[in-house]
Amino acid sequence: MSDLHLAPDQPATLDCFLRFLAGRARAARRLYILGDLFDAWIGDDDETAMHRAVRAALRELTASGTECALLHGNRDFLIGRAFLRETGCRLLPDPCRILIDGEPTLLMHGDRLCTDDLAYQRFRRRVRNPLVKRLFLWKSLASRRAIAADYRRRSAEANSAKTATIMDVNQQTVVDTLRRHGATRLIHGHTHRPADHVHALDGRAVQRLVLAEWRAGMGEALSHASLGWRRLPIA
Ligand code: LP5
Ligand code: MN
Repeated sequence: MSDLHLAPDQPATLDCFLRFLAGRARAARRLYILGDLFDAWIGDDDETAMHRAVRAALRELTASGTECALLHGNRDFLIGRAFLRETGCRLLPDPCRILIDGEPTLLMHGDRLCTDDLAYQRFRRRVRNPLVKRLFLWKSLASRRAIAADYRRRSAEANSAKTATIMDVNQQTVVDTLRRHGATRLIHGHTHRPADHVHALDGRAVQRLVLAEWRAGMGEALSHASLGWRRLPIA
């Protein structure tokens, strides 16, 4: 799953996720969350009722024997060691190559594939700079909250001026990434354009599965089991 964008003002989506963690997720061997679990993460020290509830629910899931692995998204790339320790989740690099049923599969959040969006890639390089992150985390929670709100506002403004094509993945970047990692399947979120894309790469069929965002108490999980791949609606 990807792009849950959990936020205190979206209680239905939060409830849906908490119910999933306490229920169906327990049957899974491993749960992968491919970024943007939270709508905004300004540091592991940001204590809210929602954060406590999510941490406790993830901890119960991992304690029950389901492994949980996270990728950073563009909204929650500041999820850090304390969060991982408290939840028992593992942080994976982006991209991360895994074998699923023997098939080399690449997991990504998806933002790195949007290489036509030069303004975003420039922004991304700046905020992912370790020194910039450290300086940000040194600030008070109140100023971090204000900076994050300012970025969100400027991002929304910038996005309304961008075309849909610019904000989608660049096909050449997809091809280059799959080739570099020797993968035949790519799973990512971020673009909020759920689809199963199939195309040919070096004489082989490769797939790009795009995950849906969660909203208004409804979500989606892509599951792999003995019967193959399935998109499960989560309500
Ligand atoms: O998430 P979404 O869909 O709205 O838009 C993204 C891209 N925008 C972002 C910005 C985030 O929304 C901001 C959230 C911050 C929460 C965490 C705070 C932590 C701050 C830590 C600092 C160390 O990711 C958007 C893409 C879109 O996806 C589609 O891919 O287009 O990109 C932008 O909007 C970027 C703009 O084009 C340019 C940025 C304007 C802000 C300029 C500030 C410069 C700051 C320099 C940093 C030191
Ligand atoms: Mn995203």
